[in-house]
Order: sequence, then structure tokens, then C-alpha cells
Amino acid sequence: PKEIFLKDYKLPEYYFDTVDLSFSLGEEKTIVSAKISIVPRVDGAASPLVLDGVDLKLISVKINGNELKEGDFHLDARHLILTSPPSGNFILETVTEILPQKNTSLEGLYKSSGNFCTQCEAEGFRKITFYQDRPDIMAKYTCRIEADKSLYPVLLSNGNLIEQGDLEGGKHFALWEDPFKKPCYLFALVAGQLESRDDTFTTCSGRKVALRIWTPPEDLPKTEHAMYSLKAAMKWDEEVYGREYDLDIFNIVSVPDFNMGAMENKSLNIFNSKLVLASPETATDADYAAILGVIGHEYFHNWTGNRVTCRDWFQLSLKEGLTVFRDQEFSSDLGSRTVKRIGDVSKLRIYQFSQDAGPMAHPVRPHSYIKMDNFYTVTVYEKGAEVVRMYKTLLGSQGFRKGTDLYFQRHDGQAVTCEDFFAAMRDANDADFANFLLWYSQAGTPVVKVTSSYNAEAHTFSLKFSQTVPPTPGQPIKEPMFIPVAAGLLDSNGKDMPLSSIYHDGKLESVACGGQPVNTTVLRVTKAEEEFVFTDVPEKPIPSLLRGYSAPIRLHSDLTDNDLFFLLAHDSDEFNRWEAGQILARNIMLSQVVNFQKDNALVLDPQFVHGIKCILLDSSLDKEFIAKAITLPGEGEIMDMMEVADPDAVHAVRKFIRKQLASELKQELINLVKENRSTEKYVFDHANMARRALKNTALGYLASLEDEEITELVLHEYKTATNMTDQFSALAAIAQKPGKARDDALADFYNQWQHDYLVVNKWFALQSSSDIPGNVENVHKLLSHPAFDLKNPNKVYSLIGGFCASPVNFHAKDGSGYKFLGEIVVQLDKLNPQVASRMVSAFSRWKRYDETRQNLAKAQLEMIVSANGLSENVYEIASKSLA
Ligand code: B3K
Ligand code: ZN
Repeated sequence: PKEIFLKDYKLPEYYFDTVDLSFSLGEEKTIVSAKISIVPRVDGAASPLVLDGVDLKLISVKINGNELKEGDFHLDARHLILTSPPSGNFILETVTEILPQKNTSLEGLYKSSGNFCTQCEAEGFRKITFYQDRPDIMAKYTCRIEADKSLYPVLLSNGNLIEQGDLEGGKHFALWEDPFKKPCYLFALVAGQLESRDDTFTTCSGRKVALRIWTPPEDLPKTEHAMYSLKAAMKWDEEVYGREYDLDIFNIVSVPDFNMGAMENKSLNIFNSKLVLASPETATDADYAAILGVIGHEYFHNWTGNRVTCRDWFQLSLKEGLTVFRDQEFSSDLGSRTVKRIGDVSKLRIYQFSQDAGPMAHPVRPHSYIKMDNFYTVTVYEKGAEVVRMYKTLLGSQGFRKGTDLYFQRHDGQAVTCEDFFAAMRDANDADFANFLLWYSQAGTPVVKVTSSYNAEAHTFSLKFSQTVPPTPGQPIKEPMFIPVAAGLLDSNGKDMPLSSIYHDGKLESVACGGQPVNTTVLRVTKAEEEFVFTDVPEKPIPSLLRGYSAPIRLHSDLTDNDLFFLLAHDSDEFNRWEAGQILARNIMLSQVVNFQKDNALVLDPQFVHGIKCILLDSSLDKEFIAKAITLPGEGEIMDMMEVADPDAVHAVRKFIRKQLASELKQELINLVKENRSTEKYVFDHANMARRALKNTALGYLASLEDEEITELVLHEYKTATNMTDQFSALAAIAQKPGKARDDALADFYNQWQHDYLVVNKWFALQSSSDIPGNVENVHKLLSHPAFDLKNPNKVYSLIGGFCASPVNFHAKDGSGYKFLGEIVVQLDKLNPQVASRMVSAFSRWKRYDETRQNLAKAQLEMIVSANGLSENVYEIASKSLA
């Protein structure tokens, strides 16, 4: 397999101006005709034109109307090369045959539940027709679709519908025209039996936009929330970024077979059905929130991604980091900012930090790839979003907005790079960003240590920072990064001290804002070692550092447990209250892991129980914040902090602490369950979601107890639930322990919901991710359950992905979990390399475990790498993991 490097980027030799596509969709084969008007980049230079094409059968090729003969072009398994095209502009016409019905990779044109649909990002367009499949080729498209009218009554593509009509033989056609230039990865086509929920949105300039959400007829009632989310997103982008929608129609199509969440094709977004369809009975609060976020995300791409796109795939974070940041802020504005931030930071820490510390670590802008699809990662997306967030932290809301305005003004209609975004931020604000660009090129999570000291005579308080960035593959030595640390100081009453000036770099700097002291200031840490001294500090403060998680780093401070308990109780920065509790919990868990490994009895610090109790009973707090604050850090997070990860010890300790908390706070938890039951009909708003979150978190704790009364309570909650959030939480609570109650409840749930594949997927995931001993057997059995299908990505993510998410069973010391995954990956790779490659990633951190586990996991990776006909996708992940 060939590795592609950022440093090798070259401008294309030819640009494409207009592209007219014509599809004749058939039951056996589909014929694609493409007419492209081509302009050489340098006039008169007739270098070869290299077109990408994979799994295509070339029927004919013409230049300026003349059919080319063999010898005029060269065809190999991945390209069509026109050896000597005319100098000057010319028209290329190709006719190609493809087999969408046989396409199980779900990339290019394929069928999902009887309907045709496409997925072109990153490099799927080359499976549709011969093309320069790269994002810096931006052209205007028309698309004519012809198909059987009864089988495919709905025919959709990008842009506006300009003509449609009936044809002979029961066929019909539609002609679509997209007035905006776009890269081919944003091309889309859908044909099938679909119905739409219709609505309209009037833009800020008064244009009326038709909104349509398309699904198979039976799913239509479940699109109300998606439509609400779309309209909210359109409005938010106008208000917050001044971005108006640019066409008169916006379509969303829901399909059940989709590799990822969704795709932002110009004016024709295609969604995995799990991120569109929701009803109170079948979707949880988490599903509702995910739909809001992803509908927003794909819509926001219209400006950040589509109008301004990426020059090459290395720049992916230019659109994804920025758009994730935008969707995070959108969800914050519509819900609770702190709770949203906690969720996003947790995700970053659990998945991205782990990637950054393993064999697949790569910068936000990778330097190389074998298969681009492997780089749609938490680093490019989530760490990329943190990088964008840092601009905003440094510039403030208004400065950031000036930056995005300039970015759109400069680059509308262009394919650009991360430096262009950086330059717009800098130039719009005349800002000094020091070495900020290192965030794009250096991989690894910076580790920052901070020590503090108070000088009672001088009334000064000093913070000394030191930073290192750990080595990552291909980057042994790192430079210090530019880290914005938002900081405040708490007085002995827990109130913020007013901050007005700081000694830094031998100078006294004012941190006041408009002459007024501030509660939080952003320290710009740029060196390996650096000191900041706050002046006029009347008493010894407790520092609150990295407020709102102002940089994606690991921070080690010299705060004592008492300081942390104080911050947990008082910090005005709610994120840091949660953070203080998490640091305490991590310390406790790590110390108990040592006890477990030494066969000592496990104990739980009463002060911690007390701290949790105070949070539980604090009625001034947001209920979802309470739910988050009483949730212990995940097992992965704790394993990440160990020299040698020990899944059994971490699992046992986490279970012990949960049970201990449940038993000591039993009455309080029971009260919370009873006080927060759902009495009215389901409403998706923050207050109601928060109430359900608290109730269900409490229920989960209680269910860890061996207690008749509690078993009754949990069953009662299951039976009386009126929405999926409550029903599924109760089911999960019951399913914590093996036995008849569990078996009965799981069977009952399946009986009730077997007609709804999205709910059945939850049922798969709940069982596969279970920590009950020897679960690999059950998962094996579920593979042959009639509702399971290896060809459907959602089912694979639920059953196989779910299993890998359970550390005790996946990392079972007898190697049964590894063997299970190894076999599946090889099988899956033949059907769908992208999904197989996601699954194989579960092995990538095998070196973190003990020798026995290492050998077992390594053996599976070696088996995979040597499998016949392995895809580049899986090869890249597996071989890099072994390296
Ligand atoms: N841009 C798509 C992801 C495409 C993944 C290709 N393997 C969805 C998104 O991030 O909005
Ligand atoms: Zn995206």
C-alpha cells in the first residue's frame, strides 16, 4: 500500500469547470455518463490527465466529441490516464458501468433497504465515475437521474430540481442543477420509495427555504425532532455567525445502512437513520441530543466545509474541527453549557487522549496516510474542535467572530488550508499567536505541571508552569506549545478574588478589562517553564486552573485533596467543580487499584462519600450536573493513568466504589428516584432531560446493591416507564446482574420492540457491552440472532463495538475476547473495509497490558495482517499497531 504525504501536495494540472452527470439506474447495472469541461491550469501545457476510478467498467471515452481508441489512453485498476490531451480547454465524455447492488462497502453508489444512495467523502466518487477525486477540484454540476418510476418514485440530487418527467417503459427522470461550485466529495444522489416531512424556513433576508426530511413511509412520524433541530440550526447560524442558507431547498434523507453518522452533501444531507429518527417511546434523551448536534453539524458544514472547503484531505480538521466546535456551541446554547462541556471533555479524554498516546497518534493535521478514511478521528474532530475553541478563548467572542467573518470573506468558493484559517483569525484581530500553529503539527497530549506559592508579605501568588509533549510515532522531540490557561483565585469564603495585574516575563501586565478587575484571566503559557505572579492578593488563595477546560492538555497541579474538596464545593466555574470531583475520584480509584493488586481490602474515604452527598443534596445545582458529578471516571480513563493497564483491578474497584456509595447514600438515592419520576408526557428540554438523568443515574447506583426492595423498585421503574429514556435505563439497571430477572427483562424488551431495528440495536449493545463474566459466549450467540446482520454498520457497532467497549470481557485473560474480534475483523473486511478498520482499532493499545494479554492480542493482529486480500483500511491500522 502507498503512503501519501502532505509535503508532496501539488496543484492539479487541470481544473474542471462544469460537470454534467447522467445516471441510468438499473436492477443489474447502472450506467453513468459524465461530460466534463476541462481547463488546463497552465495554458498550453498538455501534460497527461490522470483520473481516479475504482471498480468501474469503462464503456467509452471521448474528447471534444471524438471517441478515443486504445492507445490514446491508459487504464489500470485505479486510474484512467489520458496520455496527451489537447492543449487548451476541452470536453471529456465518459460512459461507465457500475454495480451498486453488489457494493457492500457503502462507499460510492450503493443500495440501502431497496433505495439507491451515495457516500463520496473522502474518496468514494471514484467508484462512481472517472474523475480527479480531490477536494481542490471545484466544479458546477448538473445531474440527470433516470429510473423505474414505481420502484424509485423519488429522485434527488444536489441543488435545484429544474426538470422532471415520464419516459417510456415505466421510467421517469429528474434533472438537478447545483449553482454552487463544489468538490466531488459533496456530490449526492438518492433514488427510492421515500416520503417527506415538509416545512419551511424564512432566512434573515426574507427568502423562503423548503425543508424536506425523507424517510421510508413508516418512519415519517419519527422526523419531528430532526425538523425542529434543522430549523434551530438555521436560525442559530444566522444569529451567531451571520451565515444565511444559500439555496431555496434543503433535503435530508435517512438511510439505515451508513458507515458514519451523516454526510453534508450540498443541499442533500444523507443521514444514518439513527441520527434522524426519534420518538419518545423509541429514542433516549441521548439520542435526541445526538440528533440535534449532528443535524446542526451537517447543516453548519454548508459554510464551513462546502462554501469554503479543504485544499487536500490533510486539512480535514479545517472543516471538521471548526464544525464540531460550532455544533458543540449550538448544543450548549440550546441546553446547558456546563453539562455539554463536561460531556465533550470526557469524550476527548477517554478517546482522544488514548489515541494520542498510542500507535495511531497523529497531529490535528496529519502528515501522511495510507487510507484517508482512517483519519476521520477523534484527533481531527475533537482535538481539532479544541484548537478552534482556543482561538475563541484567546480572542473573546467578538474577536473570534471578526476572525470567522474575515475567513468567509476571503475564502468563499475556495479550497484552503489550516493556515488560512489561522491567518484570518490573526489578521482580523491583529493578534500575536506566537507558535500556536504547533497545535496543527505536533501530536501528543501536552503534560503541564503547575506549582503554586503564596507570599504573605508581598501579597503575591505565583504559579509556575512547566510543560512537555510526549514523543509520538515519527515525532520523538517536541517543542513547547502555546497553551491558554484560564485561571481564577478563590478566597477563603470560596468567592472569586478580583484580578487586576500579573508579573510575567519581568513586566507588570494589567489583566483588567475596561478598567475593571476580572474573575478569570487567560494566562498565555508558551515556554517549557514559565512563571506568572498575581499581585495584590490579600490572602492565600485556592487557584482554579484551566477553567472551562481552556486547553486540551493533561494538567497536574499541586492542589491537595482538601483544596479539591473546596473547589468541588465552591468554584464559580462549574466545569471546574465537576473537574475537582473527578480528580478526587481518580486519585481514590488509583489508590484502591493498588490495594486490589496487593490483595488488600478495599476502602472508601468517608470524606469522598460526604462530598458526593453534598452534591446530591444541593438543590441549587442543575440536576444533570449532579448526575455528571456523581458519575465516576470510566475504566478506560483510569487504565490510561497506569503503568500497566489492569482491567480486572480497575473494574473491581469501580464496582466496589459504586456499590459502597449506593449503600451509604441509599435513602438519598431512593428519594431522588421517587422525586424525579416522569409524570407528564415526554418533553425534550434541558430541565426534563436533567430530571431524567438524575433519576436514572440514581437508579443505576441503587441497582448495584443486593437488596429485595431495590430489585422491586427497579422492576417497577421498568414496567411503569412511559419513554425510552426511562425504560432503557431501568433495563440497564436490571441487566447489571446475571440471573432470571435479567433474562426475563431482556426477553420482554425484545418482544416489545422487535419490530423497531433502532431499538433492537440498543438491545444488542446493552448485552454486548455487559461486564457479566464470560460474556463473549453470549455475544457469539447473538451473532446468529435473526436480527443481526454483519452488512449493517449500526448492528456491527452495537454488537461488536459494544463488546470491545467492555474492558473486562474484551480483555479477558484467556484471550477469548481478542480471538472473537480477530475472526470478525477478517470476515467483515471482505464486506466493508471502513467498518472493519474501525473495529480493528480496539486492538491498537495492546502494548498497555500485561505480557499475557500482549501476546494474545499481538497474535490476533499478526493473523489479521497476514490475511489474504486484506483492505488498505485494515492493513494501515493493524500494521501501525504492530509497529
Ligand atoms: N464529513 C462526514 C464524514 C465523512 C467520513 C468519510 N469516511 C461527516 C461529518 O463529519 O460531518
Ligand atoms: Zn463534519
